[in-house]
Amino acid sequence: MPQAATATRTPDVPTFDFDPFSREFFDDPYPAHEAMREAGPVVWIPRYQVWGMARHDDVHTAFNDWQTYCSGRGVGLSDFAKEEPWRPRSLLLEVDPPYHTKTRTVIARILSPGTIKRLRAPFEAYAEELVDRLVARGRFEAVKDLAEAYPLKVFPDAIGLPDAGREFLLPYGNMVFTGFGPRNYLFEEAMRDGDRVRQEIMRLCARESLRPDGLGAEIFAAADRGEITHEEAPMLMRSFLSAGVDTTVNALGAAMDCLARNPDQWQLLRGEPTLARNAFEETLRLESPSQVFFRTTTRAVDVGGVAIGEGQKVLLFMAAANRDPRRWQNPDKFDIRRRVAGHVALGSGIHGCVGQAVARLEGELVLTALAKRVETIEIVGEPKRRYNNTLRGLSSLPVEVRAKHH
Ligand code: OVM
Repeated sequence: MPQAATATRTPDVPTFDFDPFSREFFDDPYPAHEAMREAGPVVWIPRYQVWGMARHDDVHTAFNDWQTYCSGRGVGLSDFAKEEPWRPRSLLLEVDPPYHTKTRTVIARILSPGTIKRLRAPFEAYAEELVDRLVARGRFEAVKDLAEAYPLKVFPDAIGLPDAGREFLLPYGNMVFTGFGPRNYLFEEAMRDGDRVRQEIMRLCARESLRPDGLGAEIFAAADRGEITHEEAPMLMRSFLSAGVDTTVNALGAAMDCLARNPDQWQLLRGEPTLARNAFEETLRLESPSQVFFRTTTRAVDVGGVAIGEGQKVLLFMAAANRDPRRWQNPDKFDIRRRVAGHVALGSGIHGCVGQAVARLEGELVLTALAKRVETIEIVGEPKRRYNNTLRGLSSLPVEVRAKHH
């Protein structure tokens, strides 16, 4: 049913009769992003009966108005007020204040600056070890051997996960992020072994699975202190495992791709490895590993003269906002010296990525290790795209690196 849309839609709302979850769109989303940005602050997407926002200012405003654009009805296409979610809702992502404030506070404290400082040494050691090994090989698979291998080691180690079961993290991430979209071909594919994967992930979320000195154990310590319940603790563990791996994998893969395709920027980074952090940030802006999230309106709202009714799904195109020429000069250029603060690749507002300091640490350390050891990066085979309803990234990027001579 078209909900209130038919009744409240102003007659001249730009309508986009396309599928933002199709292969064709994923292969080249940029013309549609531009068309939506140029059409106005908000567009109508009849295929899914949802609104779309693609301009930086409007996406940013929506993210920062949780009273109007709520998360409690899901941040995917499905409206939890009308449909049962495919998995029990996230107690962090798919909730609103005041409840959200409680869980967010617990997780934010666990991922505080003190934690990030403690993680630096082990994260740096593994970045150097892994990059040493890859440079010695010369030719390697930048997605599998680096972008996947690195987060799949350092993040589960930090959480305190056992080795057994880590092979379910990427399949689960694929399910979760594709699960925000429609129940299309990607959904069917991702869910094929879904029951097994979910079961294994929930097993990893149990207190008994976790090392006592990891970040996961700190969630259970918060339950012991009464800050959350013992039923909530494994569900918050699940958020770590849902959001913590696939995102950084796609960001690191994108960074390798951007640096390989922009040798001038790679040379800048080599000459000045302290640019690594900003180069990673610029990758987040330009490639936006998490391309979109939905919100649901809690009331009727006017967006630039367009009346949106209550209970409407709004698709926020972060990837389009991050290339909005109203906000960025030369938005399609990968410029590692750009002032990149203000991008919305990690969201914004009360739901802004709670793990962003961990993600940035990983990006900084991997790119720094590369900058110190590698002279040139060359793509030596056909890169392959990975298709997911939310995530943008590659499944394969064969590269050859030449080592720096000292
Ligand atoms: C969660 C979750 C899952 C995916 C993404 C995310 C971007 C959170 O389960 O809490 O944040």
